[in-house]
Amino acid sequence: MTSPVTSRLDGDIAVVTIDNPPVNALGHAVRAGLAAEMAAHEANGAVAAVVLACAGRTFVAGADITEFGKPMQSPGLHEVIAQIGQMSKPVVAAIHGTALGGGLELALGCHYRIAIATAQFGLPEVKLGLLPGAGGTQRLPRVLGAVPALEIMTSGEFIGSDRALAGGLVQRIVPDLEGAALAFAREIAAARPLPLVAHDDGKLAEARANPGSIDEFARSIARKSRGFKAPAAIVDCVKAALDKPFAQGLAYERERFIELMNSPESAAQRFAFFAEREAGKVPGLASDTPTRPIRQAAVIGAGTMGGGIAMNFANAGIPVTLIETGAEALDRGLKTIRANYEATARRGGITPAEAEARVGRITGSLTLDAAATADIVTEAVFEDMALKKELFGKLDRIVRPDAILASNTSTLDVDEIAAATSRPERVLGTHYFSPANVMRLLEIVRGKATDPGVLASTMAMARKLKKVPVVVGVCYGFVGNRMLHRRSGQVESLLLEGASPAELDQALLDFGFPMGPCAMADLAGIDVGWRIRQGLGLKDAVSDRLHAAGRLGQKTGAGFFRYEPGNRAPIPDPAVDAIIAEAAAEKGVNRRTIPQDEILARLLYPMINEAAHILEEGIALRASDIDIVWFYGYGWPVYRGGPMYWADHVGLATIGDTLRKMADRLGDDRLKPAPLIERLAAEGRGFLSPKS
Ligand code: T1G
Repeated sequence: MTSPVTSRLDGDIAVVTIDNPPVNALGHAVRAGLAAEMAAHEANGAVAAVVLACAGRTFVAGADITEFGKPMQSPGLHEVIAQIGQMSKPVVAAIHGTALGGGLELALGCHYRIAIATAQFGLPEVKLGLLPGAGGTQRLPRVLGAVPALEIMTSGEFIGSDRALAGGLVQRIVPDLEGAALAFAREIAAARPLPLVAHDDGKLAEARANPGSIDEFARSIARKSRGFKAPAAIVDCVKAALDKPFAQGLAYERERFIELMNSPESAAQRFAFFAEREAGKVPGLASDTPTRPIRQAAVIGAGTMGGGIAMNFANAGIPVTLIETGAEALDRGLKTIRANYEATARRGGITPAEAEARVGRITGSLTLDAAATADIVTEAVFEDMALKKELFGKLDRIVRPDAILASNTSTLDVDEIAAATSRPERVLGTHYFSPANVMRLLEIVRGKATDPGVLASTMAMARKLKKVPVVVGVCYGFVGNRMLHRRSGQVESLLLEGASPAELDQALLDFGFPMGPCAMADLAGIDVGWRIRQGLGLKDAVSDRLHAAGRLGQKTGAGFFRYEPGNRAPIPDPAVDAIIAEAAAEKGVNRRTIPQDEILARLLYPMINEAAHILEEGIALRASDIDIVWFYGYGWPVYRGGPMYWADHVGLATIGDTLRKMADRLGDDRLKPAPLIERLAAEGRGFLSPKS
């Protein structure tokens, strides 16, 4: 088998090229190839310097994640980097695309780094529940300083070439890589001593003089790192870089890396990495299905969702027309958008100039005709079928024949909406999650007539809007809301049976959710849930009473909890306990103390059961898509894997048994285990087990 690493000589410069598509990951063959080529050039007297480059779209994007969890074959990456460090000739890393994880660590192990202006750099291992395990935690602080390095390693965010050059991560930004790399190598070939990051502690001085800065940084990320093991381990490794000689720091990093690699949290996050990529593939939809670019958009409805959706287009550089029926509503919507951008600029998320540019891409209008030239028209009006059908009928007569008509409905039948037009093949659902400009999930609801090109174009659009698209079928509530509906049912019965709103929320907070069901209902608005139930003819003995009492949630300062003015922290309220006790008495429910693990099972198992029905009906393409929906739409903690992954770890036999007991005790047949759960449990398999 040919090695993915080859060399050629250009005079006295050896050019070593890695060619391992799609992202030049450092699999075993690449590592072995690198070790062999470097050894050859070290031994070759005719070679004065080495350039390390990559073919294809990017420099090395990291270790090969598909090798994780398997016995590691030698040489390991840290051995290859150590070998380069012992060479008597300079090695220049020539970087384009992304230098990530092990790829950046490899470059940091070289003597010099040059890059083109569009290159990006990062150590995103934390997103896999890991830490940079090939010297990144010891070398990056020596280049950028301890705290800037910590910011990059604990956020997993990428930095651009400007910051890399300013921080000394690269020595030069060059227009064309190949020629400049050779010229640079010739320029430094004779320079001695050879510079190695490992030998230069200069940038550590500041943190060594102020060790409290590391603890302060650790405190600043504590809240958002809740439940994740890797960020704290990264902080410990940087402390080791400050306190220990380089070699000992490296050994300490290795130890912590292996600990994380063997952790269930990292296994779950690695699953999520590949699940997200799988979600982007639709069986039967060829990857080369022709797509139409979205150059202009229109959004109907300037409410909370419409405004957020419009911001997504503006953020991606796409001009968007925001259409409302009334001037007041339009004005309010545009003002909210401007305020959002100004707040982001104040926080330093974007520059004031960029904020202005984005506001400038959004044009308000009071006529539907303004949507006539749009490539995609997204409706975000009131969740009412008759209203949506009437609107789509009108749009059908206005918009271009090749335009895409999308509905942001969160529950309704997209086929019925499509049938209100003469072009159902150009209609689908694009279900954004609130706040629409922040939440990354986009449920793309494929109707029975939706054209493959329309679907592919909308998925491409989603990526351009930096959303994670998940294709789902038409049913009430699609995937996420349909499962959430089952959880809400248990919220009511658990409260009636004796659990308090605080106990319910604590069960999910301890599990890792950012918010519990009661606080979430207060955020969304008790009236919103009430109106949906009215539409479906459903009742909720507790929430209906809160609604009747005018406790609509945060917006009225009281819902399941009460809120101090200007403060979103939920405060338990005895008045709510009284309301619940009254409802329970009326229903003749005997109240009891409910253990937390029972609360958790009652909240999560019925959702998983509904997910099994969703899979059986083909509403979701695969189990891992459901996990992606819950990661990016509902804050399910990624280090536990999503509902399907977690269910497999609990065991479907256990879940089936518990559901059966729940159904019997609560007299609710909908809780009976789905046939899929019964079958898989009987076969000793899980939702994610490979097909037999
Ligand atoms: N290993 C194996 N496969 C990878 C991979 C990797 N590191 N990165 C990407 N792929 C596959 C991916 O599954 C997909 O496959 C295809 O490449 C295109 O990816 C010791 C321990 C580079 C920014 O975390 O962030 O180094 O689905 O769809 O949107 O310290 O991929 O086509 O079959 O994402 O253009 C650290 C992970 C590893 C970076 C490109 N590195 N990759 O994004 O394409 S841990 C990372 C990315 C490590 C060391 C440690 C992105 C990208 P398929 P894609 P993209």
